[in-house]
Amino acid sequence: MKRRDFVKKATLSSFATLIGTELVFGSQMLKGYTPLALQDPDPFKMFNKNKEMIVLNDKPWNIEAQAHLLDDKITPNSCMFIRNNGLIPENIDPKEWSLTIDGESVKNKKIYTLAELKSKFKHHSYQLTLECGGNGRSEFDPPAKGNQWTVGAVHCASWTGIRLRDILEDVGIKNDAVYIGYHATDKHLSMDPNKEPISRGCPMSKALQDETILAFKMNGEDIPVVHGYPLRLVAGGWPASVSGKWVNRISVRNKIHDGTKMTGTAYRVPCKPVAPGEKVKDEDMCIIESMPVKSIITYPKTGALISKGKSLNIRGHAWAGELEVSKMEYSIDFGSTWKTCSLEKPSNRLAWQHFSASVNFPKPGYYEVWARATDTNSIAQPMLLPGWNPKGYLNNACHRIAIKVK
Ligand SMILES: Nc1nc2c(c(=O)[nH]1)N[C@H]1C(S)=C(S)[C@@H](COP(=O)(O)O)O[C@H]1N2
Ligand SMILES: [Mo]
Repeated sequence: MKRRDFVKKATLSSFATLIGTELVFGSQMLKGYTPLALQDPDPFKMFNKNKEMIVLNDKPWNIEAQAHLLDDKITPNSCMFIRNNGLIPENIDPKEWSLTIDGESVKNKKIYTLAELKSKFKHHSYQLTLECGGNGRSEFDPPAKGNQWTVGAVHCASWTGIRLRDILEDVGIKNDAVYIGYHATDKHLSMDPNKEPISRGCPMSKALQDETILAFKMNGEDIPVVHGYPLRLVAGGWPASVSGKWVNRISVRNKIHDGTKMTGTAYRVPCKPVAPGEKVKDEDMCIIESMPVKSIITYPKTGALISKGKSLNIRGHAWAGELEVSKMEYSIDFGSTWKTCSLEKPSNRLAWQHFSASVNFPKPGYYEVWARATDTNSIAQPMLLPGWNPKGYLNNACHRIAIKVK
């Protein structure tokens, strides 16, 4: 029985037993009131998250990082954002877990146990950048409905698993395969068993890449439940919604996957730019594929105070969807002039890259440090908000921090 249900049925004496001492004024408590000491554990404890993470929603749980929490080269669980569309699965038994590969374009449907997957196929580890398509949504005007992510819906953890390609080769796929779609065990908020909270996917070309894996480890340990234990699809560089958590079925489709959140305005943007607030027809919306070039300053924290004459070492990460970041710059004069940052190569394809720079300020006062990444196609981040779209996706505007020199 869940703690919450238990608490509902509990009597005063059972409260006392749970708390470990007498509730002195317990008889004065309102009927149905749950003493604070017994209320559901806080999300930071529940998910092992840093206390500075920001809860955007608790039904379902959606929690984001702040820029300075993302300072690690490989994001630890404590600072990874959480994005759920439905209810987190409970009582997962890895011994009972299986993965079904089916769909119009498989030769014969096949079911693997988790143990079979782990023993049969070669293991690979990659650092993979996963950014929610809606990261930065809070800036759009007219505003877009949905979680109001600021900058913290991105992480780059190290994932270990098996290549989706290896499994699909083992199953045997037909020539007419165009897309894969995942299915998972999280429940729809309505609890309707016939509804899926989300079931997305990607074209075969992305599904067959070396780095597209079914992961069973994150940062060298079992994946935390909230991030997809015991099996998660990880497809770096694309909207993180492609990376299905709690995956138990992958369908190989002979058409674009038509699961929940593949159609309408979900994870789709106008194929051609539109004016803010404009209505866009369904057929004029295109599925988001590779994420755009972007970066984040993770040190110092915005608002830092420094002494005059001292240079400031800034650092952060940059990523560019399927591409690499080729240049990283910063500006302290609102984008009038730019200086180069040093930029590391990614540790593998689709991992974010680390940058740093030593910044000098001419005199005491207020400054903003803006950071701008450019990808290998010479596309740079826009300084301000890019193209408006109905659901507020793909905001890759330059990140900026405030600095005071005294
Ligand atoms: N099964 C399932 N997979 C899912 C989701 C979900 O709600 N259910 N959310 C998706 C979205 S929209 C994002 S941004 C990422 C978030 O991954 P994280 O919570 O591990 O950071 O998971 C994706 N995979
Ligand atoms: Mo997302």
